[in-house]
Formats: sequence, C-alpha cells, structure tokens
Amino acid sequence: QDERAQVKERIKRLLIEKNAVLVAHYYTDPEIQALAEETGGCVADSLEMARFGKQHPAETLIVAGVKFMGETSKVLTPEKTVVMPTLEATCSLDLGCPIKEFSAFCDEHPDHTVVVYANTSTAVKARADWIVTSSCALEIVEHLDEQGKKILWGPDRHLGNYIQRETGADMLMWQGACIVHDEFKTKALIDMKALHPDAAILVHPESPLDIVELADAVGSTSQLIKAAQEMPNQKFIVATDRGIFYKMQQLCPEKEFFEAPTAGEGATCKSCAHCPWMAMNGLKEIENALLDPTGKEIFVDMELRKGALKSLNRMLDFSA
Ligand code: CIZ
Ligand code: SF4
Repeated sequence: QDERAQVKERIKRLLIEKNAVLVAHYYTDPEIQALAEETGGCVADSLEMARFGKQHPAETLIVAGVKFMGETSKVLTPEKTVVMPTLEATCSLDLGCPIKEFSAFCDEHPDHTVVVYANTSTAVKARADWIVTSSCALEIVEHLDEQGKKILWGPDRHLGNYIQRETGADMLMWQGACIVHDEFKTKALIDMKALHPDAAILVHPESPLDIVELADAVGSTSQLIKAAQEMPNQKFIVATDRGIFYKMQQLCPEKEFFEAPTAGEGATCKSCAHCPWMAMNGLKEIENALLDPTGKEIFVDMELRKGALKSLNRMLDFSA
C-alpha cells in the first residue's frame, strides 16, 4: 500500500515537472481514475477525453485508455505530445477492422456512406465519411437515413444491429465485436433480475441485441452514468466494463450497482466485464511513461490525419 502511495506521489510530481496531464477512460482501474481526478486531469469517454486534452494547457497528454483513444487525441491535437502508458493496449474492434480489408469492403459498395465507430485506427477513420460514438450514433444514422443514404457500418456488429433496429436504416455491417460486451449472457441476466426485481438494467449497445432487449436504459458510458443518477431505482445491474462503477458510485453513493453476469454456470471467459487492454494502464506504466516516453508516444501520418479529422469534425459539428 505504501509502495503504491509512493508511486502516486512520484507521478504527481512528474506530471508537474513535465507539464503533462493525465486523461483516463471510465474503464480504467478505479485507482487510475481517482489519480486523474486528483491531479486535475479528467475521467471521460473517448470523445470527451480528446476534447479535454485539446482545451487543456498542458504540452503532454498521458492517455490512460487504449490506442485508438490516443490516436483520436493526436488527430485533434497534433501539436501536443500524446503518450500512452503502453502502446500494447488496443481494442478488439480496432484489431478486427484492418484498413486493407475494410477499405476493400468499402470499395465493393461505392454507393454506400461509410460510417465508423470511434473504436478504430486513424486509417479507418480517414476512409470513413462519418465517425460516430455511441452517444451520437443513433442521431447521425437517422439523419443519413432521412437523406435516403445507404450505410456501410463498421466495426461493431452489435451496435450496428441495435441502430438498425431503432432507425430502420439500410445498413451493411462489418462483423466486429467488443470481447468484453460480447460476453454478457441473457439467461444469467434474467436470473439476476429475478433476484433483484427492483433493479434497473443499464446496457451499453456494444452488448448483443438480446441483452439490449432486457435493458431499462441503453446508452454510451456517459449516458449510462446519467441514467444511474436520474432513474429513481436504488439498484442497478450494469452491462458494460466494471470500471464505470467508480464514477457511478462516486455520483450515487447511496445506490447499489451489480455487474451483469458474463458467464453461464460452469462457463469461463477471459474478459469478464473488464477490458484486458484497459487493465494494462497501471501506476507503474504511467510513471515509466512520464520518465521515458520512448516507444510510448502516439504518431499519426499527416495525410491520414487530415482525412480522419474531416470525418471527426463532421461528427463534432453535428453534435454541437
Ligand atoms: O467500449 C469502449 O471502448 C467505449 C465505450 C469507448 C468510448 O467511446 O468511450
Ligand atoms: Fe475495445 Fe471493448 Fe476494450 Fe472498449 S471495452 S476498448 S470496445 S475491447
């Protein structure tokens, strides 16, 4: 415990010395989120993280999250140094959507508007016409559908299926999934709800559609946090990464939060309600990144950056 407290003190000093700020995602470990808040950084979803980094005066952003979040920050703020505790922290959606294959899929359907989720590489973002996050995906697809556009959607098939069901838009899907949300189990969730009949079920739409169908509220991380605050229930069953409990508990200390079940009886899963890549953002890694950022800095190709920024700005302007 002492050792951890000492590392935190050293990180605090280093952040000041290096003119750096710690920006953490809701899915990182509670200790990291608390440290980001204590040191004047922020805890947020991927888009808010990038926005925060852009407006903050620090020269260096330490992005505790996964690689695509560092890249989004760099695309929005190329003049800053963007460092990640480890570049190994990636995402199954990003990994499952390599630019070459995705671009070929787009080329096969030139009459489709390409809409991609933020959990993608800069190259995939540059290939897209629109970027969306789970907080604005529904509205943007609705808007495109009203204009009669056919949509090529990538990479999360569950989020895509949910949006298609809600909007009725014509959508072709790339077949990606988040290894964390993909593990939530319907029958076990029904059983859990029977044990806590007064609990509201909160679901992130990266979860399979049959989990979404059991939800009392569906939304992005920020929207689920808001739902926990605004709904009258005292208990919540939450189907997303358990890292989110830090913020929910902080804002609603009197309420009770349960992890939605990830495995049926006897089953095992490698990523039960916690992203293994988010978990790579430890105290030691943050300290080391501050001491020596070599091999941990995010660089994006300037041509790709221009393309990605165009589709990112389209989303930012739409949501403004
Ligand atoms: O599942 C993720 O990685 C999310 C929700 C990312 C984000 O946009 O904050
Ligand atoms: Fe990717 Fe899922 Fe991890 Fe989010 S929780 S970074 S979508 S693997």
